[in-house]
Parts: sequence; structure tokens; C-alpha cells
Amino acid sequence: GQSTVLGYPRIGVDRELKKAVEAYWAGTIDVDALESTAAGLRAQVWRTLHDARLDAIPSNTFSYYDQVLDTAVAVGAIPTRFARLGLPALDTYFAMARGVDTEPALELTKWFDTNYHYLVPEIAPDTVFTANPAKALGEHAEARDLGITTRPVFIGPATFLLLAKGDDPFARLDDLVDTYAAILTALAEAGVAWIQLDEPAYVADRTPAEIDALRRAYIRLGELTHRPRIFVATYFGDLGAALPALLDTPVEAIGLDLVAGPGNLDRLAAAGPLAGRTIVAGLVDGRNIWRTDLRAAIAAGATVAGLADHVAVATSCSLLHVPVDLSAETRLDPRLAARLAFARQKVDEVVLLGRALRDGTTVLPAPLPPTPAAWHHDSVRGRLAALRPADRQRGDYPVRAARQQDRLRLPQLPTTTIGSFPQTTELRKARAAHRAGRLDDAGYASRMRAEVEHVIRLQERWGLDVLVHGEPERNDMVQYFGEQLDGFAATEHGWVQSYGSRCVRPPIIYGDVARRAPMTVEWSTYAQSLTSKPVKGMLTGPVTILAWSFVRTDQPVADTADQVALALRDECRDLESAGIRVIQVDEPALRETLPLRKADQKAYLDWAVGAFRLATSGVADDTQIHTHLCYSEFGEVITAIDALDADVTSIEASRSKMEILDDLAAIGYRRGVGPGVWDIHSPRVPPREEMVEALHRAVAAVPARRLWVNPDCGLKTRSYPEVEASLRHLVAAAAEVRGH
Ligand code: THG
Ligand code: ZN
Repeated sequence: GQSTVLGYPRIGVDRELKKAVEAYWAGTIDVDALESTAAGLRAQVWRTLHDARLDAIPSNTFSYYDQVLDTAVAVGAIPTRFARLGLPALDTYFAMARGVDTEPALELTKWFDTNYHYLVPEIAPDTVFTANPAKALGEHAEARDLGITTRPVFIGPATFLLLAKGDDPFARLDDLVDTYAAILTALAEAGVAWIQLDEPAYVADRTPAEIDALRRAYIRLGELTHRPRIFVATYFGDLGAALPALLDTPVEAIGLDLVAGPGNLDRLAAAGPLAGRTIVAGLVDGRNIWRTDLRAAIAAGATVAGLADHVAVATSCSLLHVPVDLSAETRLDPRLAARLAFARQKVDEVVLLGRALRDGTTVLPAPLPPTPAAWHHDSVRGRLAALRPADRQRGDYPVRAARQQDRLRLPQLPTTTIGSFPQTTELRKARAAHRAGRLDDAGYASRMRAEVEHVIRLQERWGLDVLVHGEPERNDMVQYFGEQLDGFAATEHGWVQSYGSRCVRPPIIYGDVARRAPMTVEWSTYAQSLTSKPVKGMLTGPVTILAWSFVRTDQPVADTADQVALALRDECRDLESAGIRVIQVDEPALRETLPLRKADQKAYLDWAVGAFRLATSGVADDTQIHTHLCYSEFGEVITAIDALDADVTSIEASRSKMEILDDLAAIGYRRGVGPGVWDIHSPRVPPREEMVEALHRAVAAVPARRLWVNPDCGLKTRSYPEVEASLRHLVAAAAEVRGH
């Protein structure tokens, strides 16, 4: 079989792209310098793939910000509000990505069930699609000049519209397909032999009409007389009924994710004749960092080969979702490193699998030895085995609520923040100096304690009711816990793009999870010692820790979640014993990892809710548990939010105008809720009257005695002037509505 990858990381092994793009935004480099860095990174990727002897190499997978935005530009879907700014092309592009003073950016949202975020195209009834293949043509020519033939990649037309917002964007499919036809023709004229169109939206539940539209779109593109051969890539799950629909079309190749969508094999077997068609078998996991079980992959590849004329081997999805190169890691336990494959190593696996399927004589590396005994914790496994339903159950809410109020004596409409305070340049510098050994442990701790004291004093001065310590000691809300738990490994260079220039470094869960020592108690108790007001303990929940880590695949993810939950349960108890009366356990990723197909959602929500409850139900009735949810629309998981049984839920709501409260009211939610009244993702300081109005709307949906007043999310990315002004408005707004 031939070998290929669906995409490759574009940030560079040392995040060179992030640095160049941010320097361009800051005005410290010009457009030529930015473009030359970008061209260097593209050349590096193509040479890497070429030297690895990958048969088919993608292009147009580079992006200055996001591949969905690139496709929007390629089809001319630039909203008028940006086009009329009259900026040069690249600055129009960045204006869409980041907004300008007068125009908010396109909305940013989760890319399927990953931690990548894309920009949501805005399609208006009067959007005129026009073919703009310049970027794809340019990259194809650049690679050709290096002697490398590539296959340009775009988001496919059906997925593009299904991801877009506007007044029924999908109704514009015929128009859009005409524009894709023009792009295909232009590419063919430039000598492009193959193109890849990504249609991952079809691994989610789709209506028969949407599937039929997919069929019609690819029949239309397939019937073009002058076009490249078409590879339709799907990933992140089972293609289901959309597979026979694609097989009804003349497209030459269809990609199936055989890692996240094992059901694809049965579908393929049931599909009937595949003559003349290439099936691109996604056998190497593009989303996790474990080495592939090559023997199992060859067996699956052979099954596909028995069904189709031509089989190609590929990654299950773009390698965008894994770090660039394992060989950059120097501090990993060699026994762990031996089990890992990052993007660069996965390319080698794909090449090897392609060869093995072609000639059958390839010598495979020896299978891995069993995992070291030291990675197993019998005590954790014993605790897991002994869990009973009562371990996930707190006392009755009304009783809890009364005891908590006796102890906390909070006013009506209590005010609080979500946890983090601004991460100032000085804080970042102190953390970097500590990491580099230029600031010793004692110096670092005293710097952080000074920051905690500062943040407590500010909150007292501004009149907040439940305080936070501000989290100056934390880098990332998952990385921080990963560094302190057994069973987790941190990487040095394992950056993965999250959105635009922003990256995260997910920890790797490789063994049984156990807490070596309390993780947050010192910080929280220090903060509490400075004030008589309650200080919230701050933890990241088990579902989010898993969602933002690379997880083991040798045991059910539900078991790993429960192991993390047990560590957090112990942390909650220690916080409680140390006098912390309110503990917030954040689950911003609860919605993110919701399975794409309805049929799989209940099982996920069962273990996810179960793990959260395991983490939080070890405390007494009079300890108040909060949770915080953000980054998503939560309508779909509203009953799961109720089932978390947190005493108070703070939730992103300011942009959706408090609609979430109606959703909660509709299902009979009766515990505390703090709908965000300040959109912290924007630098704008909301006036007091606006928050008062939001609170009046909230009080109409939720009795005042259950309502909390807080921002949408943590304040890490905001500046102090914005925070002071906004929090003063927030406290004043609560006081005003209380007085009514
Ligand atoms: N942590 C993790 N995943 C996340 C978030 C997070 N996914 C969803 C959301 N939050 C994504 N948002 C961000 C916001 C900021 C940054 C990354 C993801 C960010 N990263 C720094 C950068 O790229 O410069 C690097 C941070 C670091 O030094 O560790 O600013 O909060 N896991
Ligand atoms: Zn948040």
C-alpha cells in the first residue's frame, strides 16, 4: 500500500510559528520576515515527510491561524464587516481571527471532540463565494520547487457549511460546490494530481438530507472533466451511512478512521463492490502519543486489502493533535519514551505499515515488554475495586444547603470570581526564572505568597464575598496537577496547537494515578489565613484532566478517570480538614469530549459524572462544592450538569444572554448557579447597568437565593485595570439587585 498522513503540525518543533506570528502582531517583525519563517517551516515539513519516504505528501496544511479560516478565504467567504476594513490580505485574515477595535473576531469553537479550536465561518444569504486558490497553488509550487509533489488539502464543502453559522448555511451547498469546482479546475491546470477534501462532519449523526447532499456534492465534483483525483478524508469516528453515499460518487479515494471508528471496517465489508477505489486506512492514531501496535494494524490493513482494490495506509486524522518530535525530549523515562510516537515517529510507522502491506516481508520491531511494575499501584487498584455507589453520593441537597449557609453566612447574590487572577509579566518571569534555576524554591514561594496576599487584599477592598487565591503558582490548569501526580509524565517540548498561536503541553498519563502529597492545600490555607472571608479551594476535575492529557489505552478511560477522581477526593478532604469551606472543581471540558454520536453519549456521561461525584462526595455536608463550566454550549449536557450534584455551578452565559438559565429551569435544576455576567474573553469593561440587567434576567429564571454573581471564566488573560473596573461594577451590580 501507499503511505500518507492527513496533515502535520505546522507550529515547528520549537513553536517557531507561534513566535513569528506573535512578533508580527506586536509589530517587531514585518510581513516579509513572517512569510520567510513560514516558508522555512513548510519546507522543513515537506523535506521531513519526503526523507521519511512517505509516498503521498499533503500541502496547504500550513496555516497562519486555522485551517477552517483558510478554507473560508479560499472560497471567498470573507464577511463584509472585515472586507470593508480595506486591509491587506494577511491583515484581513488576522482581523477575522482576532478582531479589531471596531469588529469582534469570528467565533472560536471546539474542533469536534478535540482540544483544537477553529474559527466559525459566517455565511450570510448574500455571501458571494469566489474561488481563491492562491494559497494552495503557492504551497504546491513551493514544494514542487523542492522536488516534492504534494496533495493540497481543504475542508470539504459539506463540512465547511455544517461548521458555519448564519441563516441556514447548508442551503448554500450547490453554490459552494460550484466554487470548489472552480478551485479544482485551477489546481488541475497547475498540474495538481490529487486533492484531499476533509469531511469529518459526517462521523457525527447526520440527517438523510445531509447525507444525500454529500452524495450530490461529490457526484458534481467527480463529474468535472478537468480535475485532480479526489481523496475524501473522514476522521474522528465511524462514517456510518455516509460511507455508502460516498461510494455512490466517482471520488477516487475515501479515508476512514480505523482507530476512533472501528465500525468502519464492518461498514466497508457491507458496502459491496469497491472496484477501482482506494481506501485510505487510518491505522496510526493521530490523536494519541502511543506507538502503534503494528501487528494489529497490519491485520486491519489486510482486512481492508481483502475488500478494496487499493489500500493506502494513513494516520487516523491530521497529526496536528500530537507534539512534533519525540527526539526533542531528553528527560523522559526511557521505558516510557520507548512506548511513545509523536508526529515524526508516526510518519515512520505509516511508512513501515505501507511497506508491510505491500510486500509482506517487512521485519517489524520486537513487541514491547510488559509495562514496568512500578507503574502499577496496587493500593489505587484496590480502592477502585472496592468503590460502592455510596462513594459517589452526597447527603440531600436541602440539608447541605442549610448547613453550608449556617457556616458561610453569605449575603443573597454572593459575589465571587472563577479562580485565576491576571498572570502578569512579572509572574511569568518569576516562573521562568524558577524553572531555569535562577530563582530558588524559597525565593519563588515568597514571590508567589506576596502575589496571593495582594490578590486577597484587592478582593477584600473591592468587596467580593467568596475569595480566591488567584493561582499565580499554576501554569496550566491540567499541567499543574499532572506535575504532581504519580502516573503522569510531562514533556519539555510536547506543544500542541490549541488555537491560533496558542499551544498547550498535555501531560501523558502512563500509569496508575496516585497523589504523592497534597497539591494545593498550602496555597489555599495561606490565602485563607489572610482573611475571614471564605477562600475557595481550586481544583481541576477528573474529566478535564483526562480531556487535556494524553490518556492510556490499556485500560478503560473510565477507570483512569476514577483514579484521578480518587486523588482529587483526597485533596478535597485535605482542604476541608485544613479549614477550607468552599471547594471549586472545574470541568470546562465536560462538553468537549462528549461523543460525536448520540448512541455513545450516555456511556460517556455516566462515567464522567461518576468520576466528578467520586472526586467531590468525600466531604461533609457543610463543605460547599462549586464547579465551573465554560468554552461550550451546554444545552446538550444539561441533565449531566444537574447530575454532577455540585452545590453551585458557575457557567459561561454572558454571550448567550442567560439562556442557559432557562435550560436549567426546564429540567428542574434547584441548586446554586452563577451565570457569568462579564465576558472575560473580551477586553471590554461591562458597565454596571449591563450587569444589573443581566442579573434581573437571571432572577426571573432562578430564585435570588440560589443565584451567584461572577464573571464568565478565570481572569488569567485580562489586565488589572480591566479586572478592577469590571469587578467593582460586578459588586455594585449585585448590591443594587439585592436592594430590590
Ligand atoms: N488548558 C488546556 N487546554 C485548554 C485550556 C487550558 N483548552 C481549552 C482552552 N483552555 C484553550 N485555551 C488556551 C488559552 C491560552 C493558552 C492555551 C490554550 C496559552 N498557552 C500558552 C501559549 O501558547 O503561549 C502557553 C502556556 C504555558 O506556558 O503553559 O496561552 O487552559 N490544557
Ligand atoms: Zn472558564
